[in-house]
Amino acid sequence: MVSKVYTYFSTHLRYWTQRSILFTKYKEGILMDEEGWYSVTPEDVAIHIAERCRCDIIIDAFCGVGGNAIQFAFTCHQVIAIDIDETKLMCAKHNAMIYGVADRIEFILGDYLKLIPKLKADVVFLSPPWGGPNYLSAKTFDIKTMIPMDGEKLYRESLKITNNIAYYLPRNVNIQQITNLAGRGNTCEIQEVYINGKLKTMVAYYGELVDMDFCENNA
Ligand code: MGP
Ligand code: SAH
Repeated sequence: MVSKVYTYFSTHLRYWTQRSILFTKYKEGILMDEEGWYSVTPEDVAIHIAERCRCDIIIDAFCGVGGNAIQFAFTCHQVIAIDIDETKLMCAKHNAMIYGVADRIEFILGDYLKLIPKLKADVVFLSPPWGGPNYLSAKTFDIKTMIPMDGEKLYRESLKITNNIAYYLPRNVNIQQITNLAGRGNTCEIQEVYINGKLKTMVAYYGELVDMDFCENNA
């Protein structure tokens, strides 16, 4: 029992010490819940992804507390931010207000997979749950079995909206598996994300989001 309490506290503390990396406006009253703390995209990373995804209409399919949705509001004309959890959406709206972009984001409470038939967009951003903060305990992260709603199916279903998909994934992800998603003859660009010299996450880009010049020069 004691060790459980200790684990919870140390996990929380680990993310809290990184609070200004997660949101530079943290001190202005940013709100997060437990899952938000360990899954939010750090602001610098979210800024970079938003630049890569610059477009007219973007869907942030798993918006959480708004780490990505807020930055998309600076680079995209319209942002549709979806989350299945009411508390997350409440935090995301509040956090978007702090960044002055709440009126540029349409927040939708619901299950992304069920909403797909009604959605239209130029780009879809996927940052689903990775099954909790212990995702690194597996040597290789299998997106099919370790993303709760099946990460391969999630990608295939998103193709019904657009081919332009950015997928935020763990650093131990199975590279062959995410390359295969692109389909025979197509290119996928996989970006390694480092913070303070440490590999943190991966972002896979598909469709027109792939930087072909970069890929051809680095193949
Ligand atoms: P981490 O590995 O839990 O933290 O998450 P950190 O600081 O790298 O731990 P370290 O002590 O090993 O260095 C790294 C990043 O992955 C977080 O900042 C989040 O952006 C992202 N992330 C982590 N989880 C568990 C999730 C998740 O379930 N879903 C999504 N979309 N992102 C996550
Ligand atoms: N990128 C976000 C973090 C996403 S964490 C950020 O930077 O803040 C993953 C989120 O997916 C969680 O908030 C969880 O509530 C949400 N989620 C889980 N299943 C979902 C579903 N079926 N449809 C939409 N959202 C879902």
